[in-house]
Amino acid sequence: MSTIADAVERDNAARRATLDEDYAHLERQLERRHVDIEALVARATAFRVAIPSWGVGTGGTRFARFPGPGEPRTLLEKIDDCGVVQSLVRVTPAMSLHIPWDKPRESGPGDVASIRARLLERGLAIESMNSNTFQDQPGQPLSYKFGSLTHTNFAVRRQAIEHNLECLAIGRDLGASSHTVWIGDGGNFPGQIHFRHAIDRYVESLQAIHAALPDGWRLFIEHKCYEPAFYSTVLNDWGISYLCAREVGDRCLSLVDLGHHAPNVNIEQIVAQLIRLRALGGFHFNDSKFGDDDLDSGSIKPFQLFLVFNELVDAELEGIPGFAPAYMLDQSHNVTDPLESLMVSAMEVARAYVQAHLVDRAALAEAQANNDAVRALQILKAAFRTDVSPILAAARVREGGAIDPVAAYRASGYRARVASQRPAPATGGSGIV
Ligand code: LRH
Ligand code: MN
Repeated sequence: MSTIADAVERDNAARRATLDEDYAHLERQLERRHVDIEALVARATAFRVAIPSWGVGTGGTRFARFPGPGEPRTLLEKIDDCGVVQSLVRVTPAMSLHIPWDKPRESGPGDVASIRARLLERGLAIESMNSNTFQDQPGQPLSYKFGSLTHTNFAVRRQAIEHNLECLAIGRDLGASSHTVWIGDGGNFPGQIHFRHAIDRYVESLQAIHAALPDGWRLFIEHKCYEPAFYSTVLNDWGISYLCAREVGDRCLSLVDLGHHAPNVNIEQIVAQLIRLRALGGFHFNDSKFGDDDLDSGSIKPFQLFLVFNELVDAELEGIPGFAPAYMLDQSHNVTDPLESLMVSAMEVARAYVQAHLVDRAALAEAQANNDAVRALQILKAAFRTDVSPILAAARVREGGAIDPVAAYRASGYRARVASQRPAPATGGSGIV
């Protein structure tokens, strides 16, 4: 068993020569395409995607949760685990928190001071806070069974607003810069919800949260087409998200969770629409085959992930004013070591970003102007088919990370070490986190 740093050093030493060879080969290939490989390494080095605190443990499904060895039990342990991911992949220097799952304690280990100290120690910051009014907490006066921020009973809405204001206060103490609101509010049967009045209540509640935002913060609202409501969801698609964001306030923007769309919806086109409307706040990256499966990013539809980044990089290069989407993972890990899934997912998102920077945009614009569909797709596929692994690995190594993060992680024995230190959690139970 060795420290992560030792494992990285040893494993990198064994892979260095191969990386140098692959890098030189790719460099020659890209030179022929008039592409400077060093410019892409700089893009890869600057890329950032935040890790969800709720992603370092076993997520569970509605049927069951099969916790793995060494599950983190506290926020401090979740920070340790996120620190391991960051020390290996070097593109994840921030975490998103979920309240009350990550609520600081009043004093002692786990209080605000100890959390800030541990974040500093692990080279991490807090990206976005996430509220939770989709579950009832022990001792909670009013239930969210029939909704939260859009509930017909004002007292329930007030309770949900107060919870969000508490998230802002905790986030301010921990140095966060945004707040994300996803609610499961909706109905299971026709007639259960008054569609227009529910949106009126939603906007009113979000305006109260927007009014309390700390300086410089952004408020992200997250749409979802269904689940846990199975007939109508109040904030069910990007269009209503955009319109509500406009009504809520100028710091309210739309967050796109890739798993929150009906099958075959063209998500990259939605991203382009929100960019054009200056309404794109950020992303929850994951992948899915059927529903909101929260699988590892790029594991099922890597070409879609690339096409989403093709829109994002196009906007980045065009220098669209105020374009600064927050990139975050939002996944649920049930059959893998969560840290390995987070490392691989962060690398897949970085890969799509770097590949999107390989698109010959002048040639693409010409093909589009000439309605040359074959040429246009060839240009995108040429970028997508380029294996940029040597670029991503070089960027990691230059930042002190691993050439092969999963191999170095396994060689470090970290999982066995925390399994021996953290008591095995009670098995069974269902529901996420
Ligand atoms: C809802 C969601 C939302 C979260 C939760 C953990 O499906 O995507 O972002 O708060 O997952
Ligand atoms: Mn999400």
